[in-house]
Order: sequence, then C-alpha cells, then structure tokens
Amino acid sequence: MVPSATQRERASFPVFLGLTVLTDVRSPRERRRRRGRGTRLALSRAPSLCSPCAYSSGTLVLTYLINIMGLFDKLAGWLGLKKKEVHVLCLGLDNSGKTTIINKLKPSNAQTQDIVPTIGFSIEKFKTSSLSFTVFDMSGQGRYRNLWEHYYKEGQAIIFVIDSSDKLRMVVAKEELDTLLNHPDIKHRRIPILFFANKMDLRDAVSSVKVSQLLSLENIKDKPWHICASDALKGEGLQEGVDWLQDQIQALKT
Ligand SMILES: Nc1nc2c(ncn2[C@@H]2O[C@H](COP(=O)(O)OP(=O)(O)O)[C@@H](O)[C@H]2O)c(=O)[nH]1
Ligand SMILES: [Mg+2]
Repeated sequence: MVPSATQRERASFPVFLGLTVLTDVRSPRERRRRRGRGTRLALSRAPSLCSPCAYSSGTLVLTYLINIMGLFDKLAGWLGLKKKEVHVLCLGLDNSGKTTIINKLKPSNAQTQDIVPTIGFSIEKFKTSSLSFTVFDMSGQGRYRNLWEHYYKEGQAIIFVIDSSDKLRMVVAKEELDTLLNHPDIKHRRIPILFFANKMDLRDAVSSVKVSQLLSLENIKDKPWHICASDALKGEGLQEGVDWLQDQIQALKT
C-alpha cells in the first residue's frame, strides 16, 4: 500500500528530530531558554501544534539547516577562522572627525560619500586581520554627550577623537575626557584608549605631542593609551592606530 503524505511525514519526523538534536550546538542555557519559549508558543497555539504531524517537513529542514550552520560557525571559532567580535565606543567633541574616521575604516564599497552630523549615535562595523569591530559612533554635540555613559559598560575599547585645529575647544575636550576617565564604569577598568589627533592637514593644527600635553594624557597610568596624528580625509594615520588597538584588545583577551 502506498503511504499517505501524512504517514510519510510521521515516518520522517523522528529522523529529522534525531538530526536536529544531534546537530544542536547551542549552549545548554540557550537551549533551555528556547525550549521555554517553544513551550509557551506551543501552548498558546494548542491544540494545532501538539501533534508531531503538525510540524511541516519544511520547518524541520529549516531547523536542521540552521543547526548545521551553527555547527560550522562554532567550528570556525574553534579553528580560529572566525574573527573575534569587539565593541568599541568612538567619542570626542562634535566636528572632530569621528564619523569620517569610522567611515574610512570600513571597506571601500561600504563607505558613504556624505558625512552628516551624527544624531544620537550610529552603529558601524569594520574588520581588521583578526577582529570584527562594532563601533558605537556617538554624537559629540553637547546635548547628546550625556548618552555616552549608557554605553560605557558595553565598550571594550575607546577611540577618542580630537580636532587638533580647534584650540578653543581643547579645554572642553579635556573636560569630557576627564569625566569619562572618572566614570565608575570606566575608572577601574584597563580599557585601551586610542586617541586620534585628527585634522592634521589643517594649517592651525597642533602636533599630536601638543594635543597629548593639552589633554594631560601622561596622567593616564592605569589604562593602555596611544595617540596617533591623523588626517581622516586622506585616511592617514588611521591604520597605525587601529593596529595598536587590535594588539591591545588581543593582549587583554589572552
Ligand atoms: N580637514 C579635515 N577635515 C576633516 C577631517 N576629518 C573630518 N573632517 C571634516 O570635519 C567635519 C566633521 O566631521 P565628522 O566626521 O562629521 O565629525 P564628528 O562630528 O566627530 O563625527 C566634516 O566636514 C569632515 O569632512 C580631517 O582629518 N581633516
Ligand atoms: Mg559624527
């Protein structure tokens, strides 16, 4: 007798279920969480989802494929093929060049031509040889600066950008930096800070040594820091800074 479609689905169900369980690479905690959610979902849709044949083969195949992908993902991590993810906060006064710098660090096909003043913040991504950076590009405008602290816990590194030609506001930049360094979510952490003394192409720009003096960077004793002179429009000085940041983050992770 030729089995009906429902009978075929019933017969294939244990096979898919077995494969799904065998390839389930989620952590036990995640699995428990998902199971809880699944139970709630099943109960809310009862009785239609209570019987195994209510699961369509398509859904099971999809679950199976997702688990296989998860397995590959884990394998890539174990083999060191997957880049480690790191969250970075990009801070500094408005108009210092934060967005321009982050834009320049992205792959050329992802770069935007028009840099507009950042409202609130934006999340950007770029990769280096061994890390995958997620950058919180925070607005430096006075009214948005109180947003910064909500992301301090999240950040594993900081990029602080200074407009080296803006001597008038250097003292404001120093105040913001001091507030940052004294914040409870930053103060006791060995979080690396990369300073970009940006806009070096401008005639009025002071040297990176001068910027570091004006900001009293020599007083930062409990965190690794580094200052790079940069011209974000040409992309000069950016790679040196990011290489330093990558080394620091990797040293912290090991
Ligand atoms: N001359 C010069 N202008 C820059 C440089 N970096 C950024 N800018 C300009 O400074 C302005 C503000 O840049 P933006 O990235 O929006 O600053 P943000 O407010 O810190 O994000 C824009 O007009 C940029 O083109 C630089 O290295 N040199
Ligand atoms: Mg911006």
